[in-house]
Amino acid sequence: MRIVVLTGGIGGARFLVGVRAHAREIGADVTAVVNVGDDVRMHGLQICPDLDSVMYTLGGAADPERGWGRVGETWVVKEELARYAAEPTWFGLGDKDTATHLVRTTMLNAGYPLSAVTAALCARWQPGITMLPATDDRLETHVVVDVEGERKAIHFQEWWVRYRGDVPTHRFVFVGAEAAKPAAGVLEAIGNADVVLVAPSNPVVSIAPILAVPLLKETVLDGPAPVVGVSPIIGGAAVRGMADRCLATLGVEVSAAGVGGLYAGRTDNGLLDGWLVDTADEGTTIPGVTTRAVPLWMTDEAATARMVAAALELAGVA
Ligand code: GDP
Ligand code: FO1
Ligand code: CA
Repeated sequence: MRIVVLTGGIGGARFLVGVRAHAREIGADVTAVVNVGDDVRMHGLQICPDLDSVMYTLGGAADPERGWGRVGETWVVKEELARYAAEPTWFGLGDKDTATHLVRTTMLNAGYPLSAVTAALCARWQPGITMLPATDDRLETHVVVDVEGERKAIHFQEWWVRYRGDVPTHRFVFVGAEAAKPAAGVLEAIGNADVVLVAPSNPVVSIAPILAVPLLKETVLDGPAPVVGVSPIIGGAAVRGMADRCLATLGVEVSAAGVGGLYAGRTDNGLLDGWLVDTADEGTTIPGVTTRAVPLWMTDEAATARMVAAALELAGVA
C-alpha cells in the first residue's frame, strides 16, 4: 500500500511517527508532502521549519518540549549575533540547527532544488519515509496585520515569533503559490497513492499553503485515492500552537466541525472523503463526509499508530 500524508510541522511530525509505525506493520510505503509556507531566509540562511520538524522528529533528534529544533541545542551563534545587534534579533537559530541551514543554503545556492536538498539532508537522519517539499518554488506565507497604526503584510515567522500572533490580523497570503509547481516526485506520489491522509496539522498555515499549489490540489481532488483528514482540534481547542488564532482570522469556528467544514467534502468541491475526530467530538457531521470518532491524543507512538489504523479503515483501504 502507498500512503501519502499532507503535513506541517510538529503536529504532522508526531502523526508521521504513528504512520511510519503502522506502515512498518502492514508493509506500506509512506511519502510526506510537507508545507514550505513557513520557510524564510534569515542571516543569509534558508530555514525550513516544517521540513526540519518532520526530519528531526522522525530522525529522533527533535526537542520535544520546545516543539521545534534540535534536542540538546546550544545557542552560541544566537548570542553572538545579538552582540552585533544583527536583525532579526527576535528569531533564534540554534547552533546544531544552523549546520542544517548552512548545508541546505549551500546546496540551494549551487542550484539544487529543495526536494534534492531535503533528500540529501535525510541521508543523515534516515526518517524512514520519503519527505518531499510541496514545491521547489518560492512559496511563503505572509500575514496582513495592523502594526504601529499601519496595515502591512509581514512574513508568517514575524507574525508568530515576533508578535505571537497577537496583533490585529486580517488574512494569510501564500506568496508565489499561484505560479508554484509541485516539487519533483509530488504528483507521482499522489497519483500512485492508495490513500491520502491529511495530518492533524494547522489547517490554515500548514495544510492550506500545500493545497495553494494549483496542480497539487487538482491532483489530490481529481485523483482516485480516498482522502481522510485527522482533526487537529479536540473538544473545541487546538492541542498546541496557533490554530485557534488562525481559524479566528478566517471566521471559522475552533472545532472539529469547523475545520472539517473548512476542508469540506469532495461532493462539495472540497477535499475530504473521511474525517476522523476525537471521541470528545463524537457526533460531528460534515455534508458528504464519513466521520468517525476515536481518541486523537498523540501521546505515544502506539496511540498514534492506532489513529492511523482508524484513518485507513475509514478510507476503506485497511
Ligand atoms: P507546526 O507547523 O509546527 O505548527 O505543526 P502542525 O501544523 O503540523 O501542527 C499543529 C497542530 O497540531 C495544532 O493545530 C495542534 O492542535 C495539532 N496537534 C498537536 N498535538 C496533537 C495531538 O496530540 N492530537 C491532535 N489531534 N492534534 C494535535
Ligand atoms: N519559534 C520561536 O518561537 N522562536 C524562534 O526563535 C524560532 C526559531 C526557529 C528557527 C528554526 C526553525 O526551524 C523554527 C524556529 N521556530 C521558532 C519555530 C517556528 O517559528 C514555528 O513554530 C513554525 O514555523 C510553525 O510551524
Ligand atoms: Ca508550520
